[in-house]
Amino acid sequence: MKRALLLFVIFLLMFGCSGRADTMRVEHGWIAEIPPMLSVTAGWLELHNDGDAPKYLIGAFSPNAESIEIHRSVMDGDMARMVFQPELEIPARGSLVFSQDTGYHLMLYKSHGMTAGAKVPVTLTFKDGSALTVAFAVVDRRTLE
Ligand SMILES: [Cu+2]
Repeated sequence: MKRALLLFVIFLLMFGCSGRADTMRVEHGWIAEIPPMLSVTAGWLELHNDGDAPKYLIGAFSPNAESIEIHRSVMDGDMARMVFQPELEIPARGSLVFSQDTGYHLMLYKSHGMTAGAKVPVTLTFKDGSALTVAFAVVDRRTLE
């Protein structure tokens, strides 16, 4: 019980206030809708760094997924292949775009509640210990074209 409380306090300290990634900003965070019998989906976003130092994205998690990996799709001859990205730099006063064009995406495993119209919280974690939680919109990809 005490241990659980201590862990909770540590969690708050890490992700609650002092460690907030104040210089980071997410725009257009969205996740592709999937039917209920599927559980793997992907998300995209624009990650902006308004600070004077580079930031390094090292992970992501959500209560709506068992795990999230950061991937980049690359062409290997004629085959598209996804490569795990352990760390991505967001330059000072710059941004990193996750899109079909750049190939960067979040891969959500064992996810649930991915119905168009839903808002799903995703926490991005950075190498300096800070974190940023934002609501991603679940979108039916067919409505994007
Ligand atoms: Cu992927």
